[in-house]
Amino acid sequence: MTDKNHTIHSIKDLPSTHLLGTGTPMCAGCGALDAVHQIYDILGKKTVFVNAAGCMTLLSVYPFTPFRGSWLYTAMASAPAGAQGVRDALDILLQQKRIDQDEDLEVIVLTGDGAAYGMGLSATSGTMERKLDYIYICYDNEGYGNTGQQYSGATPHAARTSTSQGVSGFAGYKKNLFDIWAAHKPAYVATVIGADPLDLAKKIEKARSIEGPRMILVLSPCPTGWDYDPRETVNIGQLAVKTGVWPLKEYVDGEVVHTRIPRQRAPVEEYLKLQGRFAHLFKPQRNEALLAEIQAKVDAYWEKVPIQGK
Ligand SMILES: Cc1ncc(C[n+]2csc(CCOP(=O)(O)OP(=O)(O)O)c2C)c(N)n1
Ligand code: SF4
Ligand SMILES: [Mg+2]
Repeated sequence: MTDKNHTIHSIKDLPSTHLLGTGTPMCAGCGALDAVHQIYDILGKKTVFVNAAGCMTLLSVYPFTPFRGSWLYTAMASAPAGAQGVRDALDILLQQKRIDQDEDLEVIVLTGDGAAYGMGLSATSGTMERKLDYIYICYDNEGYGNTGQQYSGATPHAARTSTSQGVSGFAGYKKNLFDIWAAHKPAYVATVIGADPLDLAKKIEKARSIEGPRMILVLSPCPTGWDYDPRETVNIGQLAVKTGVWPLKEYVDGEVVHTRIPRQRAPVEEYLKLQGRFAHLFKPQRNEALLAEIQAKVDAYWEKVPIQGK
């Protein structure tokens, strides 16, 4: 393995920001892990990752963790509260000059959608109200993945989950967490996806340069829960953007700006038909009404988006 500047013979030769491999049995093609890798390459080891129970917890098997900085495990609802405690402790140590400024760490919450959209939402709301200085990263695989993809507040309409098995799939609608977060007027909110590394990197760099609550929502294609060939993760991620299903945008200074506008949107079914969780929309016969409803919702979203320069 080589990078631009040197040959990598062993772990010690890796850049200090790089998330180490663990040998942990994560699923092949995991879109969440892809995004976490990219984010960690930017944020690096001067961080404390406060990680609520979910798939990414499996990266760490006590007493080992691939995070080169610090990592803390919490119960599902408690990562934002854990982040408050860590930030307060660091501030006290700084105040008492028991650590130097260059020993300070960036506090990062890492949770799935089950925690972010549901169980941990009230604790998250509290951190934004208290203007906690931290970054919240939610990898959104649209279900409780670690326990077998039960539906969550992030599950899209009509998706099949282990708890939504009927001919029409999940009867509810995906919660709009971006708007819920933005309504708190935090310092920064952004949506990203691993399949657009440039957009992701710009937003993580921007988040890093700002103080206060900074919220990052990552759509995370999940071959196991969404039921598709792991080789399709990048393709499905790109289709989520091209079809307009996953708008890439950011909220800063009270304004929402779209960072990618799919001017010629692909039909939503190109995204849906690759995923087994939507197979009942196509077989044994096409469910035209439900397909039209899903497309109409996406169209209605983009009709309200002002044309922007980017
Ligand atoms: C209060 C509580 N209920 C249930 C669980 C069991 N549990 C562990 S991980 C998990 C799924 C979490 O879903 P999500 O936050 O979306 O993360 P993902 O598993 O998808 O990575 C559940 C239900 C738990 N740890 N705590
Ligand atoms: S279930 Fe999905 S999110 Fe969890 S490790 Fe597997 S691919 Fe990744
Ligand atoms: Mg999840």
